[in-house]
Amino acid sequence: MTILRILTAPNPVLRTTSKPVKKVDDALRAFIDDMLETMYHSENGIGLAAIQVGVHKRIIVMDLSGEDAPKNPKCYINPEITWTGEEVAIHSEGCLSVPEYYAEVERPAKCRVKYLDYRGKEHEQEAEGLFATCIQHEIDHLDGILFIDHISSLKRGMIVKKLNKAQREKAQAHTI
Ligand code: GNR
Ligand code: NI
Repeated sequence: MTILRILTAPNPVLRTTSKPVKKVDDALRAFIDDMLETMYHSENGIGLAAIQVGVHKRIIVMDLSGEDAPKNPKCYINPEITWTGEEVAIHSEGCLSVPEYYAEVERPAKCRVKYLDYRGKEHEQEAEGLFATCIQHEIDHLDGILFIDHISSLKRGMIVKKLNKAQREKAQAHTI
């Protein structure tokens, strides 16, 4: 098992589109286990998309059980939203690839998602509450979209500016 490195904005890899998984086999499951280990290792992480560790595959892992509850690891392979409700919900969102920033994001309150599980079996499930928010946030990653793309351009501009500055300082530190 390996803890993988999480890419952070403005890394351009996070803006690319991930490709569907063709075969759910042991090698893929080993990678999914690494994604789960990486998510559990990160502070308060409740979800992770493969592209956040630099892998262009349509895979998401998630665990929405709270801190004191037993672990409930889930994985969603080739997830697709098949329906969204009319009603919207606003949740405060954060992202392991946009560290230290949080913003209120409006999304459909309910959706249905079709996906393959860890064994390659197809399911379709209705989502609401935190699950609906999180699955939409993760599927966005697979299409190169970050939660900051859903907020006002004024607020996004401020966050992007700070992320760029942090990136420049990091690059500078490596040259000393
Ligand atoms: O850990 C995470 N918390 C979170 C909170 C509200 C809405 C979405 C999320 S997902 C995020 C982990 C992450 O960046 N997944 O891509
Ligand atoms: Ni995220």
